[in-house]
Amino acid sequence: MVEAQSDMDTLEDKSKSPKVLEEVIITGKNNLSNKQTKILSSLDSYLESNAAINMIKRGAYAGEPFINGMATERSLITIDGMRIYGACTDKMDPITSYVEITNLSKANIQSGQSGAQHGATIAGSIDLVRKHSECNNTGFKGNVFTGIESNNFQKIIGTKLQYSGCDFYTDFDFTFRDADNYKAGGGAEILYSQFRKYNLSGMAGYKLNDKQDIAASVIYDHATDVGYPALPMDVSMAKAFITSLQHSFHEVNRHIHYWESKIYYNHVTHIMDDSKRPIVPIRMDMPGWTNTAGFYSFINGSYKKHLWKMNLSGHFNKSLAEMTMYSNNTNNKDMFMLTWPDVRTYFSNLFIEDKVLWNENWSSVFTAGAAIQYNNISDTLGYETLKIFYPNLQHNHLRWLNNIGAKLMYANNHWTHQFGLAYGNRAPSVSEGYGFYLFNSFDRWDYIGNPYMKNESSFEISESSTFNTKRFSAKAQINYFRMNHYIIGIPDTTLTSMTIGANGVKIYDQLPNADLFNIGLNMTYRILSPLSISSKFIYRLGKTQQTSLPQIQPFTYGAAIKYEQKTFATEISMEGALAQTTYGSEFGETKAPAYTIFNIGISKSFLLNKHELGLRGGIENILDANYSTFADWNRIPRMGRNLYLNFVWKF
Ligand SMILES: [Cu+2]
Repeated sequence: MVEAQSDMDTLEDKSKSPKVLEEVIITGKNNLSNKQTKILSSLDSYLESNAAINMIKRGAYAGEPFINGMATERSLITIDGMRIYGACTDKMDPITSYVEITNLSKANIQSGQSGAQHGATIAGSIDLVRKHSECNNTGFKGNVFTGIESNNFQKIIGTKLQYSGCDFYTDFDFTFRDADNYKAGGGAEILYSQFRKYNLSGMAGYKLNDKQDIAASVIYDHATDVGYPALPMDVSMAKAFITSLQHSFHEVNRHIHYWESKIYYNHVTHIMDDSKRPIVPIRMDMPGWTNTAGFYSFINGSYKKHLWKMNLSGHFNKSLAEMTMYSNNTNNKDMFMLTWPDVRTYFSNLFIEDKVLWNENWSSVFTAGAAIQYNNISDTLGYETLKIFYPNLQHNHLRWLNNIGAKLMYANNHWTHQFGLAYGNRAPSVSEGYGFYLFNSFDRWDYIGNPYMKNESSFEISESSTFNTKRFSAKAQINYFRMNHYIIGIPDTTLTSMTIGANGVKIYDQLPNADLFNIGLNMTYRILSPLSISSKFIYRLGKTQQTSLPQIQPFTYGAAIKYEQKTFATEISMEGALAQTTYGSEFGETKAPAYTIFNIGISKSFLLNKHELGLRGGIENILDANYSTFADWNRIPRMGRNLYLNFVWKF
């Protein structure tokens, strides 16, 4: 996998700011012309190229993005600032599964409390920013693309159409993917790893005047027949409908540079069952639904040495999930229960940021946020069943959440240093607070939510340094999180499990503390103008007082040599990891072994009748290594050797 990683200043800082604030992965600016990458690769592989992110894989589809070694309960993932709740109690549908790489212009990745703009977080945030045209009267443009992969016979086809007039633009994207089971190194077929999906994305904007425009957008993502080889169940259908209306106001006055307001609505449906599995102890259906409606209003501006931002946001969510167990004996009744008892969440948040440019070299950033969250259990049956465990259970729960952070930055011609301290907290997720007998196939325990938990809080320290010369660049990042009231499942021996074969029942509860430490180093050296080499090293460590946390990345390394000219590029890369030395054996985790794999990629573009035709091809896992990593749920082996070909024709 070739990386497309770069640092970029935030929009409003470009002219004035000394250096980097955010981590941004550009996923192919202005459509698919990014020369360096397998253009039709999944969004997962793009995100994974960032040192802060791991994708936990339960199969070939929809990896769960871990930020700084933490699962999605502890982070915030948004699409264009919109909050969306996955509808799967087993985390099969992270938000990243509802967009296509071809829809996006970039992913804004923020570590820790810097990511609290759209809500409460511990680990950080990912905001997936979609691309759209501008009103620049360039007329009609577009492309068609197709791809094929040998290992799982994945077929990809799609198109992008755009029109730009003087005061109107519209964009339309369509992508379809269909894949069979993949084969691990050595050729063994991984059953239930197939998937099929299509994604439609549309946006239309209208310019009201020189400074103001409005834009309407919709995403419809529909996946069917998605297998999860690491889990006992598959997905027959998962779909999301995501829509929004946005107003933008540029150069409001001398001090307010930009003001953006949005209202949005989204609906996610997730149909999970085990109908494709030949042998199961008992047949189960577990559908889930979420509805979310929200808004935000974001302003940024400047005043003397200050660059400031403010975001007021709010949303409403309804999460409902069911489980039906079909009795093997026709005389017995089927068992029905609510695994998410129609939990309603009302959330409102105010976030401010003040960046001060003290002088040419020194700057600082101060952030603060305050939020209120109100939860309500709306389903009577769900409320009554949870009451079995919590006899005094209230229907409602109100929480206050807050965060505060400060960063100090120094930059000169070659060096940038950034040092930060922050504190923040989060509310328990729907599963952690209200889940009912949710089976976790990693540790094989049934989990029950706990509505009485306190907020989980985190204190973080971060340091990053970059060094840049014309030919050489290096970036080192270190951060440390001390989490208090750390939410985790604790076995309750008085309860019996619902799932046949489960080890027992865990109730979500809180440990006094847990610690996470992350370190990453990236280096690039340009030997000749077309030839460069790069390397990366990442290591994480996660512990509670008693045990090591599971799914924490061991020492991982990568290196690549790249040759690029105007229309031609090629890259050979190597990536691997040492064996895990610390792992969460108490969570059923087994030691992930060491591995090394090699990849090669080639891209070339041609002009055909004034239209650009891009060809990309490559081989992943050239040596067909059979391997699995710390990020593979139940150590399901990864894909063996894979040849791919991508074509893009622009018109
Ligand atoms: Cu699911």
